[in-house]
Amino acid sequence: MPQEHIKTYCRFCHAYCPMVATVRDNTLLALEPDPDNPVYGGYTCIKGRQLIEQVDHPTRVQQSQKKQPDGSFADIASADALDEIAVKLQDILAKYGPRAIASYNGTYSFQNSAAHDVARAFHAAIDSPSYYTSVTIDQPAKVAIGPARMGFWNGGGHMWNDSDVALIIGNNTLVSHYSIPGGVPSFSPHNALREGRKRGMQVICVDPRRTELARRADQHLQVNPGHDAAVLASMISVILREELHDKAFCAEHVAHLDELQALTSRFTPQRVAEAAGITAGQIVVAARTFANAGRGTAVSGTGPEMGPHPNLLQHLIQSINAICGRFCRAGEKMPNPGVLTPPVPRHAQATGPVREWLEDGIRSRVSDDIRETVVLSPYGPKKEMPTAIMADEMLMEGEGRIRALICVGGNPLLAFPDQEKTHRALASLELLVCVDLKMSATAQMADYVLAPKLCLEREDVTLLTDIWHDQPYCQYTPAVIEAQGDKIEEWEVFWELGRRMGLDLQMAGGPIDMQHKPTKYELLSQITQGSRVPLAEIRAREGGHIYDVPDVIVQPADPGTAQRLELTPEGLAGELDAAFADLDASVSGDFPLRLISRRMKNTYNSTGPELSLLGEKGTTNPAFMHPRELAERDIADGEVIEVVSQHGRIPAVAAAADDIKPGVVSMSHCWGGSPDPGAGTDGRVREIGSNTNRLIDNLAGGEKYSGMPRQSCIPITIRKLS
Ligand SMILES: Nc1nc2c(c(=O)[nH]1)N[C@H]1C(S)=C(S)[C@@H](COP(=O)(O)OP(=O)(O)OC[C@H]3O[C@@H](n4cnc5c(=O)[nH]c(N)nc54)[C@H](O)[C@@H]3O)O[C@H]1N2
Ligand SMILES: Nc1nc2c(c(=O)[nH]1)N[C@H]1C(S)=C(S)[C@@H](COP(=O)(O)OP(=O)(O)OC[C@H]3O[C@@H](n4cnc5c(=O)[nH]c(N)nc54)[C@H](O)[C@@H]3O)O[C@H]1N2
Ligand code: SF4
Ligand SMILES: [Mo]
Repeated sequence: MPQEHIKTYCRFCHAYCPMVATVRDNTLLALEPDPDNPVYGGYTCIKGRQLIEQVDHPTRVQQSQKKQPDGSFADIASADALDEIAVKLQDILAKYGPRAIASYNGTYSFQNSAAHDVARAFHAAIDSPSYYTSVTIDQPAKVAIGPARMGFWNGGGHMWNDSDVALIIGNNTLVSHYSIPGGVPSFSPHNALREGRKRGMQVICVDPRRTELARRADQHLQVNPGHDAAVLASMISVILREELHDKAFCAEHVAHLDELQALTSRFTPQRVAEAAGITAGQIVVAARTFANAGRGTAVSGTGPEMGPHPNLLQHLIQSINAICGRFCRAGEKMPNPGVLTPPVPRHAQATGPVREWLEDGIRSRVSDDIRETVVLSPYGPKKEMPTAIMADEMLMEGEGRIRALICVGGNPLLAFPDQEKTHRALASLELLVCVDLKMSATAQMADYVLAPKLCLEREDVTLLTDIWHDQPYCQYTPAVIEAQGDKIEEWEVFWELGRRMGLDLQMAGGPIDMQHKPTKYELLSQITQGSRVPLAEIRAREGGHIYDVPDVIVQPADPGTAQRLELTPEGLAGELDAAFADLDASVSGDFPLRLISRRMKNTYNSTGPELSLLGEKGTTNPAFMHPRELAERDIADGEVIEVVSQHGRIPAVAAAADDIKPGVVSMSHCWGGSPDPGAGTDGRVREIGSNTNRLIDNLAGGEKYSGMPRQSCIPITIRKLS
């Protein structure tokens, strides 16, 4: 058989870098960047180049597994496993009702372009609201709470490629390959940054760490963590006091500007600067730079979202954009209205707050204040339950208690806040099913582990990133190799269970054929029904492409429906009081340091350390801190120490890093193993790292609506062990 070169794209992360696979006899010989791609220009990273190793990796679950009475695992045919799981689900449904059946759709469920729609259809068919994803422990204020509280602009925001400024708060795309439009694009981020800088774009970065991005920024506000809301309030007060805001836009499109000014005026740069560990001048210069630029937005990443006051902070980020009018106006061409998304008219007008998205959702059983979250998507609002309190929903007695969990491409035992509680919760389940490429810490607790296809073994389309691009870009990939043995896709798990349970699954695009299993392409066609470019055309084209779609020009406001963006939603005054009080909060005492989150370059949450090249380059998740903190405590670089919070303690390998603000410890999540003392994971900290979620109380600081716990900016102390 001759060699074949097949264009595909990497799904190790959501940047979807185009690649060319060299295949012979169904064997993947090479995987290289696609140099011809118009958006990425041959960009890939080391993680993606490791995909090839994943195919036959010794840790790969090659055959589905069933837990035996003695706790060991044995091979089981996927079809048999699904038969048994379906029977158990029927029993649980009959005994406890639909809410008892939950699914958690983790990061790798997002990479399968059909997974979520079919999972949601399964939940709808059994009437179970217990649909969870990683989004609600990621950035729920940004994608759900913020837009519901303030409302949103129907004409879209400014993109990176036509902006003069970007204010980037706790988001490090150069490592994470993640940002929302307006931030450094996830696609070939180094190039995008270089081009932006060449255009004269001003980049302002707010981060306690001198990150890869901060080093290349024009201004770096190296803040103490936890004071972002105060810094933003202060910038807003400067802009309003100096009247640098967009007065014409505000007069027409925002509500309660004067009230916002009154509420933020006490956050003077002088008052905020000291607590935030920066100078008043830095706040003033950043505020002026941002407001005086014509175009460009403020964006945030996980850093501040995981710290204190995320709802407030997100509201202030949206507010600074709103008062500076950073939106596309009537007559402007939308840079990318989407390729796969159906055409919708765009108007230069606001939709006001949508209180019912906040108020009407199903209550969690933990607290009336924490409830179903409505996540905004190009396909309309979508409901999900908040993952932050999922462990409690498994442990709390009473009606609605979760008894069965289907976990798809996620690793709750390492990722959820409060690791010990999560461990108890997973152990309490009557049924735990994982769909995972390896025997992850969570999979080891499962009753069944279903063996999935690897991304290169399946077709997909770039649905997730469709409107994140700044041009109408899209790629369809065929499966480049056929999966060996008995492997199943994430969406097939829900379809197969649905069929066995006699369910009729419905998606937005209509009913799913439950008699004959649809092909992936048929499913994707249904999901993308009405797209601007027909899926068939996208599939027929090799590689990624910028499509020549008709321009979408933002239309003038419809005076009958235009509403205003709400600058002072209910609860704002109290939230600002709390952020103001924090300025005086002491960081000394028993827990004088602040632990913050970060991403590691060579791994993706808990995926990757097992791969040889990444493992070689990776250093697990050291506790990075300024050399001064080590010297003061007589701790050597590389020494194993103990990290202690009010909630728990973990071992960690200390690492000197002068890019970290003194007083701060920066450590990545999703490392280590089971907290069960019998597992002996603590003794292997140098090899497998340790889990910061053991330091976190999932109910402490639980944010209104989403329950988002504090997963960063955790008060800690560190101790020498010897
Ligand atoms: N290589 C790699 N890429 C990844 C991942 C990975 O594990 N590895 N994970 C993926 C996932 S799940 C996500 S959600 C995205 C996240 O993408 P990002 O949000 O860009 O994640 P980070 O790179 O951790 O950047 C967060 C930044 O916030 C800073 N920070 C922490 N606390 C604070 C604070 O209180 N205030 C401010 N201003 N900054 C703070 C940190 O120092 C860090 O630089 O990345 C994705 N991409
Ligand atoms: N303290 C603290 N906690 C955090 C965070 C933090 O910053 N600080 N970040 C939070 C964020 S943003 C997120 S998104 C979550 C992440 O939460 P999760 O999504 O639960 O965690 P991951 O480690 O990404 O889990 C991915 C799993 O998918 C498996 N996998 C890999 N490839 C495939 C595949 O192709 N198919 C399938 N089916 N499985 C595959 C991996 O083996 C792994 O077990 O963690 C959150 N937790
Ligand atoms: S940035 Fe790296 S991991 Fe992400 S899609 Fe591109 S090559 Fe894959
Ligand atoms: Mo995430």
